[in-house]
Amino acid sequence: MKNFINHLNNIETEIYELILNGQPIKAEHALYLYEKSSPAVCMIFASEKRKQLYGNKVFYNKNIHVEVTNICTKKCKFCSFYREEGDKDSWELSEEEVLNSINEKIGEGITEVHFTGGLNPRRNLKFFTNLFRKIRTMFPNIHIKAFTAVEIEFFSQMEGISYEKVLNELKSSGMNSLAGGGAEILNDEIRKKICPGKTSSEKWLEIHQTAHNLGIKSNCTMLYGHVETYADRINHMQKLIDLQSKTGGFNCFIPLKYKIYGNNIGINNEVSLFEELKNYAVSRLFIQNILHLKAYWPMSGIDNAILAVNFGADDIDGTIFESTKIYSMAGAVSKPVMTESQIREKILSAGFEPIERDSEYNIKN
Ligand code: V47
Repeated sequence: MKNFINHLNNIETEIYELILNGQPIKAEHALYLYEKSSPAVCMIFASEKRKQLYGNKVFYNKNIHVEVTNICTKKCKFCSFYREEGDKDSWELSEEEVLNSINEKIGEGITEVHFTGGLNPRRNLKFFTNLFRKIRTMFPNIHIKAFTAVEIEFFSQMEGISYEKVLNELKSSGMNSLAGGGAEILNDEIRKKICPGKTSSEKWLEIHQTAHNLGIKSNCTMLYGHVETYADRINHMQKLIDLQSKTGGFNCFIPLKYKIYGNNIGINNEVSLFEELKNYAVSRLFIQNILHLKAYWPMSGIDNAILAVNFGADDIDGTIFESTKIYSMAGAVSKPVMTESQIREKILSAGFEPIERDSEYNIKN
């Protein structure tokens, strides 16, 4: 380690001192790490920070996703998941099908159901509030993590009611938290290029702020590796840091690497594994008020997610049980399923301690 320190240049020494003093790095440091530093330096810096926070612990949970429908009116250019009404491979689950899919896995000890899907007028607010009430009765202890700001805006427009009212109705029907999607890059010029017509940056932040003020926690994401610059990523993270300092409502930050297959954004290459790992390191060092950093294994693959722990991630998401198609349709892990013992084994074999958590990062016994 002494040798390592002797080889740091001035800016790297500044960064290292901030880390040792428990301080976040500045925007210019983040830019330096993205542009100039080696993955090895990023790994040592981010590992140091992760160890300060969590020692050897790596978190996971037991969860399933329910993708109620892939019919979506938004047609984001980066999305490989959406289909139009009438397409052969479109779907729309009924209430009964959703309840059955939870029932099938409840015996495995799942603690969370993560709902995603598309903007489909037949899967409206009423459908979900009825569904969530039934889930609450049948599976009282399950955590319902559902929707992104994009669906909240959609329900609000369809019903002609405020975001606050939508969120209150969902909360009183049993929803516990919001997922982190739809953030993409919080910059409207970029949104015009990759997802024109989607919830604006300001609205995305406003909806999360409203949720946090109502006691609904959420996650937050960043879709990177398409048309954005490093500065855009840093500005995106700064917006999340600023909101978190007002509300404290974000549970975790999830960088999502853009996957190229099956969409029409017109980019032929994904960013490299080095870039992906450096991005985790910068996220860990720059964002210090969002406590958890998730390497979402169905997106990156389990081995890369575990590798990302060396670059600052402390969470790899959960068992999934093959219940999500968003990433397989974009060219990632084709059948995402890990048993609990496989997850634990992977974490142990990389020298870390597997810790089962609930959706709010309380440790399970
Ligand atoms: O908003 C869509 C991303 C998100 C592609 O909260 C893509 O725990 C890469 O938000 N390449 C939805 N990314 C999924 C999401 C999520 C995932 C895991 C955990 C949590 C959580 C939330 O997926 C979208 C978009 O940013 N996405 N298409 C693609 N081709």
